[in-house]
Amino acid sequence: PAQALIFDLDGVLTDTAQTHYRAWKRMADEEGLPFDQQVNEQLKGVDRMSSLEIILRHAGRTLSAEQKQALAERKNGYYVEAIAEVTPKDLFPGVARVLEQARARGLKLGLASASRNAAALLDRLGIAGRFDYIADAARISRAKPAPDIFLDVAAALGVAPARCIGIEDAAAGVAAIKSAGMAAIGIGDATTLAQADACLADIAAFDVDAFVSP
Ligand code: B16
Ligand code: MG
Repeated sequence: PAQALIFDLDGVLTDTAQTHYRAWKRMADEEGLPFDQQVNEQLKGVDRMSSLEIILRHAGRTLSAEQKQALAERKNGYYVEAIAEVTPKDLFPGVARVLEQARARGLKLGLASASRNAAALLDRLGIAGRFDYIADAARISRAKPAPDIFLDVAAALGVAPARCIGIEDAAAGVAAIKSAGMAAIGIGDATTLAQADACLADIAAFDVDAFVSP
């Protein structure tokens, strides 16, 4: 039976996938870089600089390392500004219930977000204290789809990967979970997340008791 649940943050527990999109879009519009929701799909779960590289590649624009750093920082400024407004009301419906159900079953809870703003966002959402371990994305060498961040969380929780269930909204994240040797629950579009073992429309549809046999 599963002993731990390892959650992604953006797009799973709260709607910051859209907040990231709006911050990138604001920067892209200022720079005249074509960018839309379709390109944004490839950014989900991908770290900050790799996200910018995808936008630039799509726009056919080449920039120096300094210029890229400046654009990534500008986007992050817009994002940080937006999440300062986040409150516990911004949790997706069902999150509090899922965390309680998991706790009642004695499951360990971990967070595997690629975001360097994850700790601040969890604080704003009022759920930082619910997790046994929160990965520090800045200390993970290879980003999703590499398994590193999920393996880091499993090791910190002291649970074998085969006893962990990862929950992700991004294709890169589901790939990371599978390559870590864990079961994957995809949240969102079943076609985009075809690699997941099960796919749910949203976190509210996650019944922990139904997934975790006693
Ligand atoms: P930051 P997740 C990811 O978080 C987002 O999905 C992705 O869009 C974002 O670029 C990445 O975090 C980095 O975020 O710029 O705040 O460090 O989905 O892994 O929780
Ligand atoms: Mg995500």
